[in-house]
Amino acid sequence: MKIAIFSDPHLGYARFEEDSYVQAENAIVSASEKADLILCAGDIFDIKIPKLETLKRAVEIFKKASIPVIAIHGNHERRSKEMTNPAQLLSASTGIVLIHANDEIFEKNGERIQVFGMGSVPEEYAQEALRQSLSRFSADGSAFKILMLHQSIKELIPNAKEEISLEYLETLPFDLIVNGHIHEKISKLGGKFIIPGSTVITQLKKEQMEKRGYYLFDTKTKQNDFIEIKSREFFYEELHFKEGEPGQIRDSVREKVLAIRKEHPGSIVAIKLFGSLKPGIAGADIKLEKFDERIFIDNNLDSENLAAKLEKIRNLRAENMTVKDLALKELDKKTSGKITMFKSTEIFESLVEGVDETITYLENTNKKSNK
Ligand SMILES: [Mn+2]
Repeated sequence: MKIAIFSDPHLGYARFEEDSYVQAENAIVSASEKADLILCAGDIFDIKIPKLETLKRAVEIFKKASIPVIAIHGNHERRSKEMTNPAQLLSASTGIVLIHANDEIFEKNGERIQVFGMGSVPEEYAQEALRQSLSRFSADGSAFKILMLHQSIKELIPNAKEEISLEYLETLPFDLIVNGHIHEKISKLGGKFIIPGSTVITQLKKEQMEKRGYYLFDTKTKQNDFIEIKSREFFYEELHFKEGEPGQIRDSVREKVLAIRKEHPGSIVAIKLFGSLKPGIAGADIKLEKFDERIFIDNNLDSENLAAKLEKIRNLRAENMTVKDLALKELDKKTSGKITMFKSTEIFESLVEGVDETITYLENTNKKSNK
């Protein structure tokens, strides 16, 4: 049997809304032609309460699936237990099967697929929640078993804390583990663990330059192909300057944008500017040209050179100031002479303590000034 796996279509994603619809539809239509079953690993919608126009488009898109679809909800759709999430509404109106801490069996030509899904839960509880819900899972001996999740993964993100680990997932009795949430195509554990990535560009990062698509897994041959869908191209470029000047920077940006767009009309372009500026010029002085809504210029240019920045940090360290002290010092400087009713640093400290403490502080200040 062939299973198409896609994730994170983020329908209604404001920045590239039309792309979110078109590319999800491209994935579903293409998967319907090539596979027997479609899995969608969450974040079908970009927000918990989408507008009606988005819900309508979503119903139209998922109705184009000519084969069964099994899905889970993602963190973008997660609402509390008593409330309806938009994935549930989509399931009720299109017949896609939504699972959460339970399984669904799909059978075709005598072959059985058992999919156990757990929709997104807060990361700190994820591994325990999975452990508990799997205690109620009874594996269908003859079926090809798939686990579908929408979580962060300890080994795949920096500064990980309580996330589910690949090490744990590897011990579970599944033939294939499918994950959403991470918007990049990833394959681990010798192909047993896969993330198809999002069908729409949501982050303007270099890693997002890969073509969008879905995995097509063949249970017989165990072959797993990534099928590209028709999607808007994305380019990320960095431009570095040394003692750059406004005119030169503007020209370089323009040249870069035009060169990319000439080869790839309509593409999304993100350009990040780095380096130093000519002394006397500040990053904010660089007035960059406005192109169109798919061109993003991120200006990180700074006239302050690295040595000066390091010196500043070293001085602060020598003064042994905490972030809080620094904030208080800055607050005092900014408000001095402007606020006379109370002391800005004292109100800050009482706010840190709590609302009651702040009210008491203000009452006391008021009493004092009335005397
Ligand atoms: Mn997502």
